[in-house]
Amino acid sequence: MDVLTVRERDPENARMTGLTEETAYDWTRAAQWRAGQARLPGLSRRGLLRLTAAGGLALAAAGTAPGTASAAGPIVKPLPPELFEVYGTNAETRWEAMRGQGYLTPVDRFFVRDHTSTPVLDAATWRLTLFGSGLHRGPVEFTYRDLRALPSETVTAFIECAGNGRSFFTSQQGQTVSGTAWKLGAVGVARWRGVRLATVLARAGLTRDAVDVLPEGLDPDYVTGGVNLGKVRRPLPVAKALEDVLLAYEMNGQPLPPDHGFPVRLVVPSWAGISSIKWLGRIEVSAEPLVSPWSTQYYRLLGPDYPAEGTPVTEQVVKSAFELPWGATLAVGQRQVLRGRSWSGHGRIRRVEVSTDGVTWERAKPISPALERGWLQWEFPWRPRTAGEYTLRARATDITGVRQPEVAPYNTQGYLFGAVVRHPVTVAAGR
Ligand SMILES: Nc1nc2c(c(=O)[nH]1)N[C@H]1C(S)=C(S)[C@@H](COP(=O)(O)O)O[C@H]1N2
Ligand SMILES: [Mo]
Repeated sequence: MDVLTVRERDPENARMTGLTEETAYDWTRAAQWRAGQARLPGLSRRGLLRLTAAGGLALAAAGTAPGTASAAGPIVKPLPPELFEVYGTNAETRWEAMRGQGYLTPVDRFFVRDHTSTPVLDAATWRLTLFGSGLHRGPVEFTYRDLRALPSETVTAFIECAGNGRSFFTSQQGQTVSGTAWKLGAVGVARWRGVRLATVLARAGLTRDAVDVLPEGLDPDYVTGGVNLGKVRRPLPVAKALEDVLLAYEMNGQPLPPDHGFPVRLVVPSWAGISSIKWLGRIEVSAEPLVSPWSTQYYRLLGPDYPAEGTPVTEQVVKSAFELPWGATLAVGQRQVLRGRSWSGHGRIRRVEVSTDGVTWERAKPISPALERGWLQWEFPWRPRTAGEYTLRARATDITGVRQPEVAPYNTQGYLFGAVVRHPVTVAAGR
C-alpha cells in the first residue's frame, strides 16, 4: 500500500492525474480504439469481425431490446408485483414501495438488471483471478476468505442504470428509443462493504505501466443480434480503480444476495451502473488501453444531435421521484404529505422544488442528510381543494448548480433522462 500511496501523489505519473472522470476516460479510449491503439479482449476474431460488420447503431439498437425471461426466471429473489415491475430479465423498484422506508433501499426491493440471468455461485470454490500486462507476476488468485481477511471499507452509494427513466423519452417527449422502458425505479442506495480494489491491486503487484482494469462477470455470455459479445465487462482506468472502487461482499449489512453479485461485485461510485460488474470472476490489469462492447457500442449517446460515433454517457444526471403509485388516487380536501427522493451523479442535492399546478414551484423540506453518493429524502405537504386530474412535478438542483430541465436531450438508446417527470394523480372525493 505504501508504494501506491506515494504513487498517488506523484504528479509525474500521468495516469494518476486524470481519467477518474467517466466522460474524459471514455472519450480518450474511444479515440484510441478508432485509431487502433486500444484492444478489445474477450471476443473471438470472428466475433470481432461480425461486430465490426454489424455497425454500431444497428447493433446497439438490437442489443438493447428487452430480453426474454426463461421459464425458471432469470432473477432469483421474489418479485412481488407490489414491489417490482418486471421487464424480461430486469425488474425495477416501484417507487411507492419506498414510502415509509429508511434511507437505504432494502434488498427485497432493490432493482435488478441482468443481461442474461443470475448465476448461483458457491463462495467456497469461487476464485477471483487478476492477470495481465499491468501486473508484475502471472495470474494471482484470491479466495472469498482471502478477501474477507483484508481490511474492509464501507460506502453508501447509489447504483443506477444509465437508462433509468428511459420510458419518459417516449411518454413525455414522443421520441422512439431502444432498450428497457424503465420508469424511475432503476436506482437504489445501499451500504456496501468490501475491500478496496486498490488494496487487491497492490497485493497482486500492480506495475507503474498499468493503465486499465477490465472486470468481468461470471454470468452467461451476452448474445445479441446473432453476435456473442462474451462476458459482461467494461474497462475502468487504474486511476479510478485506485480512487474509490470497492470489491463489495456485503449489501446493507448482509452477504451480497445472488441477484446483486454474490459472492463479490464491483461498486464504482458515481459511474453508470454497468461499471459495477456483478459476480466478478476475472480482472484483467493491462498496460495497454482496453475497450469492450459496453464502451464502444453501448453507453454512447447517438442520434441527430451527436457525431456519428456518438459521445460517451456522462455521470448520472439529476433526478427526482415521488414515493407514490403511478396514477395514485388522493382524497380531496385532505392534507397529504407527499414524499420523494432526489439524487445526482455530480454530487449531493442542494434543493428540491415541487409543483402541483405546473406553474408555481415551492421548496420541499429535506428529511434526510444529502449524501454525496446517495440521495436526499424530502417531503411536501399538499391539500388538494378540488377533485380532478393533477400532474405532480419535482425538480432538484445539485451542488454543482445543475437543475433538472423540462426536456431531456434525445439519444437513440434513451440514456440519461434527467428532465422533470410529470407524475399523474387523481384527486377524488373520499368515501
Ligand atoms: N456481470 C454483470 N454485471 C452487471 C450486469 C450484468 O448483467 N452482468 N448489469 C449491469 C447493469 S447494466 C447495472 S445497471 C447494474 C445493476 O445492478 P443491480 O442488478 O445490483 O441493481 O449491474 C451491472 N453489472
Ligand atoms: Mo444498467
